[in-house]
Amino acid sequence: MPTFVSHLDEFGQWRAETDARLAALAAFARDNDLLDEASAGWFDAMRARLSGEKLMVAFVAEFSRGKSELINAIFFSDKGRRMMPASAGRTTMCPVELGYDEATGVGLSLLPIETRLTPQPLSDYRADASAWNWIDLDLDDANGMAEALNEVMRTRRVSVEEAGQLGFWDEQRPEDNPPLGADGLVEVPAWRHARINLPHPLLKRGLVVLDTPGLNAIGTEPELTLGLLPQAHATVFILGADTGVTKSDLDIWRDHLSGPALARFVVLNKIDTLADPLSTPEQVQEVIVRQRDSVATTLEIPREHVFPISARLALASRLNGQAEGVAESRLEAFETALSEDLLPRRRANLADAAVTGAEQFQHQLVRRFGEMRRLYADQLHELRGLRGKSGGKVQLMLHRVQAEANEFEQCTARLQAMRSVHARMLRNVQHDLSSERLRREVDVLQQVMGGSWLPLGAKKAFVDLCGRLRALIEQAQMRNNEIHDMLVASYAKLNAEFGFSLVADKALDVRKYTEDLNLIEQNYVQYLGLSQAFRLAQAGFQEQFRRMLVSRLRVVFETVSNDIELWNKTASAQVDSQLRERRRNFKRRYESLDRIQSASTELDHRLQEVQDQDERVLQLQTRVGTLMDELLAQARGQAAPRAPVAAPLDDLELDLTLATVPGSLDGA
Ligand SMILES: Nc1nc2c(ncn2[C@@H]2O[C@H](COP(=O)(O)OP(=O)(O)OP(=O)(O)O)[C@@H](O)[C@H]2O)c(=O)[nH]1
Ligand SMILES: [Mg+2]
Repeated sequence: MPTFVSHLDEFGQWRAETDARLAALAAFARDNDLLDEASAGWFDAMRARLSGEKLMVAFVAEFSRGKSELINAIFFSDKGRRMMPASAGRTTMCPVELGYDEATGVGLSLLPIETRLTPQPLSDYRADASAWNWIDLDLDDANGMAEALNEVMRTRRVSVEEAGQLGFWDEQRPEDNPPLGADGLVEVPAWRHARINLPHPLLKRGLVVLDTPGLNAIGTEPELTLGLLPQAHATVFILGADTGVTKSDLDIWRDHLSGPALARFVVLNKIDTLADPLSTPEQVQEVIVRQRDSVATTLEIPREHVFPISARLALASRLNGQAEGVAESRLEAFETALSEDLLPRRRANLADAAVTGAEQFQHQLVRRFGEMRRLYADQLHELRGLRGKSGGKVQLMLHRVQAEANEFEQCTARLQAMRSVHARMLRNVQHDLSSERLRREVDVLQQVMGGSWLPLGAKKAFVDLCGRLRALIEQAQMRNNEIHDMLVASYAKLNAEFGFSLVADKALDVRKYTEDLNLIEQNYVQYLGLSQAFRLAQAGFQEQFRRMLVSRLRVVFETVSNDIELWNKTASAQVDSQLRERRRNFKRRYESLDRIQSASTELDHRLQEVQDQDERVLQLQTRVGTLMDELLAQARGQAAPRAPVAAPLDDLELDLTLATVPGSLDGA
């Protein structure tokens, strides 16, 4: 099995198993009435992330470097023939996305190029099936499929004017324009974007492969530069061993691949073309080594990051089952690097998110268990004090519990006040993170620039916008810190006056998300410096640009806003659960005393009941600990450690061994 396949398999397995552990923890918490709304939301979101995880690998290069052929060799060598069209000259005319979405049928969807004239960016069209042309693909008919895929090569001939509107013709940069035919027409791609939906084993596991047309030309879909490529988890940049790094290769490298957060791979393809009947194999090897070194030097990357391969030889050899050919193609070294570098990184990323969130949840539960056990201990103490006491004493205690309960209820007014202050402060934080606010800020950008989207002015206005957005995040940070301070102060008072044991979580950090903003800023600033920026002069395109921008910024703001919401909801949940617990406790105490008063034999019975309840909490705690350990071991890929057992309460010199456990904590 090709290397990449087996690695992705392991990754898929890991995701499924980690998801199962999270599900077990959430189900256990839900069954035992321990799952608050905010935490339930977190579990759902995290599980959706694990199961819906997409891994996008984008292939980027000048035309005819072998992108499509390499995709064929890595992903489609089991099909018995070449699937994606690969031929000399310009072949792939539009970006092609290969993936699998169960909800859609098996087939090819094509978005007509004319949609570029509308203000909707590509992302808006994704949800609108009616805008795409659909071609069914028959999995059992490889030839028919390959033929259907030839659609990605389709072109149209249009007038110079239309080509300009579509973004393929610029009078200012004649050297990049497509050749003008004798009939006065120029050739442009027929499709704006193609999506292939296939239940291929890799695609089913969440891999998305992006094949791109040669990128040097004007007319590159800006969505590619601004949306898809910056978000790809890995980009593979391909060079020809016969040509080395040409000037246009270098332009593409600088314009599209200089983003920081990506895993980048450089492939030196077509090493088979270096074979030379007049040289010895050793001499050919030396040429390859020299080419590799020179590529590394030119691109300023370590030479180990450059992979000399032959995609064509690899594909042909895999199709014919020739192991020596596959070895000679050196494809596997590249596949290994791709999977070993990329997958563990994605995995670490997901594991980190799952573990951090689950640990917070556990922390919350442990605090809650501690509070419950504290109340049981008090109650046991109270009941034991009644041993051998008269009915009058019990009566006295009953009054006392009643009085205490009444006194405690005075906290509700205080809690109410705190809640309304909290809600107001939270609304303030969220207000500046709304999509409405974001849109207003972007509108300011547009006003500043007016009709004149001269690249220089546009850049400055855009940088200003990013500055304002960073300030909004900073402000949200400050305001949430204020909430934290308010909670710390209120909790201290509530704890002192009403015997709560509220502890404020540590302050939230949303400042880290300015990194995401910086990345978007970098992409856009870079884009505004590109030749394609001439299209910004077109009104329709400005609108596309604006919408793309808003949709990417919105993701950042929504993340910040969700984090803040989760943090605040968790804080409220703690107060609610302690309030509920305390009320239940008063009720239980009162009922115990009431029964003891009517029958003196009740005391031992009640004592036993409270012990049972405490024991049950201990068991819950142990079980949560075990589930957590299993989750951590799975997420981090280690063997499960032995589950630690929680220590019983110190002041409980009672026999805690118990055969049965009461069904529910809500017995009161
Ligand atoms: N000799 C040789 N030819 C190759 C190799 N890889 C690809 N080719 C050929 O190079 C030509 C271009 O390959 P494609 O895969 O179409 O190139 P591309 O980068 O997808 O090009 P566009 O789709 O036009 O952007 C085809 O004829 C391939 O068969 C290789 O390793 N060795
Ligand atoms: Mg191609």
